[in-house]
Amino acid sequence: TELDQLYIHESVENVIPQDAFVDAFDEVSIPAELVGDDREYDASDAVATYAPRPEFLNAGWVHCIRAGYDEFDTDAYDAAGVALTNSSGIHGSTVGELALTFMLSLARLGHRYRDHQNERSWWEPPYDRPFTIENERACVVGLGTIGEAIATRCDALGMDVVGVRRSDEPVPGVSELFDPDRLHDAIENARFVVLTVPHTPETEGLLSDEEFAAMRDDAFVINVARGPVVDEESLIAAVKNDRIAGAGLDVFETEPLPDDSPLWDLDEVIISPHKGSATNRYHLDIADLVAENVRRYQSGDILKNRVA
Ligand code: NDP
Ligand code: 7N6
Repeated sequence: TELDQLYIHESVENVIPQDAFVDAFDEVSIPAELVGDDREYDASDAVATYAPRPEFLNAGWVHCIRAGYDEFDTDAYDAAGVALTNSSGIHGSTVGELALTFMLSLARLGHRYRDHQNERSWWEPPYDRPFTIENERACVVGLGTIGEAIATRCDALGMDVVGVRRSDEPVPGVSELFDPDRLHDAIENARFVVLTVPHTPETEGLLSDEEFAAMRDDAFVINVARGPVVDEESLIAAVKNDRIAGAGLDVFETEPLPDDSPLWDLDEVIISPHKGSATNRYHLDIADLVAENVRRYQSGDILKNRVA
C-alpha cells in the first residue's frame, strides 16, 4: 500500500511546539496534519507520535519521536504487521553534552558554586574535593548512538574509557569492552559509571545494592537512559551512606520526580527534568528521519530504525 497521509499525534507537544513540528514536514512528500485521540487510521496512514495509542495499530506505519520505545508494545506491532520505527541516531550531541555537563560539574563543582551563589555565599570547597576528569576512568554502559558520543567526548578530554555492550563491535575512544555479565569488572575502577542502555527486562535494575558496593566510594553515576535502569532507592541509600559520591540524573523511576523524593536534597546529585535530548532543532531532526522513511516506504525499501 502507498502512504497517503502523515498524521502527527498531539502528544508530540510533550517535546515540540506543534506549529514548528507541522511546518517542519513541508519537505515530506505527503500531506501532514495534526490530530488528537479522535482520529481513526487505516493502512495508507503514517503516524508520528510521542505516546503510544492502541488505535495506531490500524495504521500502515508508526514513527516514535523518541529513541526509547519501551512504552510501545512491540509484540502487538509484530502481530498486526504494522511497522514501528524509533528516533535513535539523533541524540548523540544533545544527550552526550548533558552527560558531559554532569561529569564536568561533578568534578569541577559548578553545581555547588551555583547552590552557594543562590545564597550570595563565597563558598570554598574542601581541598580534597575538586578533581579533573582528565585521567579518570569512565565506564559507559550501552554503546549505541548516545554511548558512543559520550565515549568519544570523554576520550577527547583525556579520560580512560571502558564500555559494556552485548556485541563485540569496537567503539572509537573505548579502550576495553566488557560483556554485560562482566558488569562488575567494568565498573569497579570507574570514577563515572554512565548509563546509556535501553530500558529492557535485561537492563531493569542494572545498578542496585551489589553494583554500588562494587563501585569506588568516590564514583558518580550518570543516568541519561531510563529511570528503572537504576534501583532508585538503592541509589539514594548509596549516596547518603557515602558508598558512592553522587550522581547526575536526567531520568527517574517516576517522572516528574515527586516532590518528596530524597534525591532533591542531596548536594552531590544533579537533577535535570528528562531534557537531555532538548534542542531548538528537534523538530528538524525528526522531520529529516520521517522524510527519509516516507521515501523508503513509498519505494518499498527497508525502513530506517525499524524496531517492530
Ligand atoms: P541505541 O540503540 O543506539 O544504543 C543502545 C545500545 O545499548 C546498543 O548499542 C546496544 O549495543 C546496547 N545494549 C542493549 N542492551 C544492552 C544490555 N543488556 N547491556 C549492555 N548494552 C546493551 O540507542 P540510543 O543510544 O539512541 O539511546 C539509548 C537509550 O537512551 C534509549 O533507549 C533511551 O531509553 C535513552 N534516551 C534518553 C534520552 C534522554 O532524553 N535522556 C534521549 C534519547 C534516548 P549491543 O547491541 O551491542 O548490546
Ligand atoms: C524526547 C524524549 C528518548 O527516548 O526520552 C528520550 O528519545 C527523549 C523526545
